Amino acid sequence: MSDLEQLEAQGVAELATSSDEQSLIAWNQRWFGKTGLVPLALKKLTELPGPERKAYGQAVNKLKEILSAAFAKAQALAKERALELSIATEQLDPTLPGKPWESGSLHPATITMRRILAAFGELGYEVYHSREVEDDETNFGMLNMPPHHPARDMWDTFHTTDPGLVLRTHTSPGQIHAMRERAPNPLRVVLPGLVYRYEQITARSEIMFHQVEGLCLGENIGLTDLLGTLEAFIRRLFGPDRKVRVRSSYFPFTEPSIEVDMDCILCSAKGCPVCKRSGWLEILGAGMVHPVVLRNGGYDPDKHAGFAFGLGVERINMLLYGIEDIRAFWSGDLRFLRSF
Ligand code: FA5
Repeated sequence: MSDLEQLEAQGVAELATSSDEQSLIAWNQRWFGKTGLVPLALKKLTELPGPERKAYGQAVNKLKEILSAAFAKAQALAKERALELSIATEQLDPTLPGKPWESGSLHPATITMRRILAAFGELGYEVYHSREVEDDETNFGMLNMPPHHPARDMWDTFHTTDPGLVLRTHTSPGQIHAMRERAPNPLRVVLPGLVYRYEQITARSEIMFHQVEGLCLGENIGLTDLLGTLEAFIRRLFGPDRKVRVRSSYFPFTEPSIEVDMDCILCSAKGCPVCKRSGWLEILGAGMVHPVVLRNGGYDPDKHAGFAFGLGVERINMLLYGIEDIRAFWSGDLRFLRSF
């Protein structure tokens, strides 16, 4: 038997006793590793005289092929054995209880936001999304509040490190974007989203809350249309029995301006911390769009008129569900969130 034939017999015999993964890895290393027996046999080629080299080379290649094939077969066999073993020993118990899935739910602000948008949808309004990071000019200037205008103090503002960029303090700057996109066509849009104010947090005031802006523009639109729209909206959400109060107010971007209160459901209008003991809770500001704002939006105030309103979603939420503290919305308290 030649040296190579001996090697082949030895390799196959060793494989036959290597039945698990570990011993197969060791076998592969011993035979085919960098200094393994097969590369060593190949190295001998250089020591042989020229005429013998060809036949020796062919024989080593054949040895390589035979051992590689035997190794692959042994590996497949070992895998199969391991699988059979795991099926036999690791049994599945279908009677064990599964891991429970926590089912989530919509955040109350989302639920109410959808109800509000659906109510305005029935009144013919389409939804228009505007940005939360706004430039100073659109958040204030275009809304008839040039730099240093005292009315800017009505909205305590979060400024960014980028000069001229602020977190929008209300959804009203979205009016400008919507108008510029649609002018001079009639317009009926609601703009939902988060707004930010650098304010003291109390039971009724947060630094981050949702608003829905409404904007209706066309010809011959008057204050009575605004009042009718708001009444229709409030009835859709709260039913026909709610009391609504309209107060005259001031916003630089509407003229005249009003604020709308609803009787406080939380204390049956008797007075509580949320309604500041007045029995009324302010839910929105509104008014007829100021001619300067119409012009900034690309509309001709001699031809077009319209109204706008901005309502606080969390305030409406509090009234709908009897929530006594606005801080609950962002507290992350699962007991609160699960109750919707
Ligand atoms: C405004 O933000 C105006 N942009 C509304 C407006 C739009 C007027 C269009 C005219 C025309 P105001 O700051 O009052 O107005 O806020 C509107 C509503 O947001 C309030 O009625 C109240 O419901 C809610 N709101 C205001 N501040 C807070 C706060 N800190 N936390 C929770 N809700 C608030």
